Amino acid sequence: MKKEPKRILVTGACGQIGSELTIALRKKYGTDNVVASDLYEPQKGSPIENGLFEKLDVTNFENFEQIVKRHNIDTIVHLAALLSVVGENNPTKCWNVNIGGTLNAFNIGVKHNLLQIFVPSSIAVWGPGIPKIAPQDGILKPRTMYGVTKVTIELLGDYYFNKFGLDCRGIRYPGIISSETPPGGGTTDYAVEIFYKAVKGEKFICFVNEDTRLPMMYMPDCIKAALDLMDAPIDKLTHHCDYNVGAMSFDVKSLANEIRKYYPNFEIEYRPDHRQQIADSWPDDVDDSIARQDWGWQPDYDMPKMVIDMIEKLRNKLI
Ligand code: NAD
Ligand code: AKB
Repeated sequence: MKKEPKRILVTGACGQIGSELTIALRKKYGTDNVVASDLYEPQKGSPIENGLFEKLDVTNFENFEQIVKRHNIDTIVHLAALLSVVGENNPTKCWNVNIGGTLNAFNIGVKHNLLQIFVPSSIAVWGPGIPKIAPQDGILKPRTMYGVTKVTIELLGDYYFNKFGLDCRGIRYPGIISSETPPGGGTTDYAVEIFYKAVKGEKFICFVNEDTRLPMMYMPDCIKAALDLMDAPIDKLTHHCDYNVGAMSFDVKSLANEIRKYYPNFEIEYRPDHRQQIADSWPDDVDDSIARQDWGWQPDYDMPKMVIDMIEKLRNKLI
């Protein structure tokens, strides 16, 4: 019988997802049972500071292992990664961090008999020619190095489960929209940046065209998906690191129109750049019926509800 994860190490904890997932994990499992880690110290005033923190480069196996041993860790939430746009600027580094870091997490998991490793995947696993609604199982031919690393990590998840019995789990997250920490250099960043501009009363120059439609998810659902999948009984799971999860899907024009309900004078200009090609290679939406069936996935936020909450949060933060 699998016991509840009790001692969790979060890598990449200062990033967009880590800065909020770490707090949710501390709330659920107790502050002293969740160790945050990142390449850099948390920013002054960040809630991450209110708990254990270790500086960790996930490509350094010895340091990674020492931290796991020192804190008696039994679960790793592995978020350290380079995202699509940053990854295209330095593909070799993207491979080394994403694959090197994940291999280290998995090998530590096997060596120290850890209970579970949670490692997110992404809609970046798909490439040109994918059906508009991406199926759970199908062809994966990404064009970015980030996507190549995510496909590889999904395959490694299957391999480590089948060969070593390592319980590794993950979600193909859509673009995540949140107000706490800005995104770290991805193609879907426009869907966050647009809110900062609208709330500050500034014009937004959008780097993809108005018809660009991608799957997106609001942070509370991103956290809920992680916690729910981590909790799911393993005998119910038919997949490991590659669950499709959907929440909302919209084009930029529709998002801008929704924001105009609160900021009627909001201005947007479209100047597509190299990121357009990446966005065009990803699906409009995903079929997440297997996640719904296996572990009861159900999002709480659609686009209009997310817009209301984002605006309220950013007004409180920026004005
Ligand atoms: P982010 O870029 O905001 O944060 C990543 C963090 O990893 C940063 O704090 C960075 O300092 C850290 N990091 C980078 N290299 C490191 C290294 N060598 N050692 C330790 N830490 C290192 O990313 P995020 O958006 O929080 O993404 C977290 C995970 O979720 C990633 O695996 C990402 O691929 C996945 N994901 C994110 C999104 C999204 O829209 N945010 C969507 C799909 C999947
Ligand atoms: C990116 O755009 O690179 C990320 C992702 C969807 O994985 N936000």
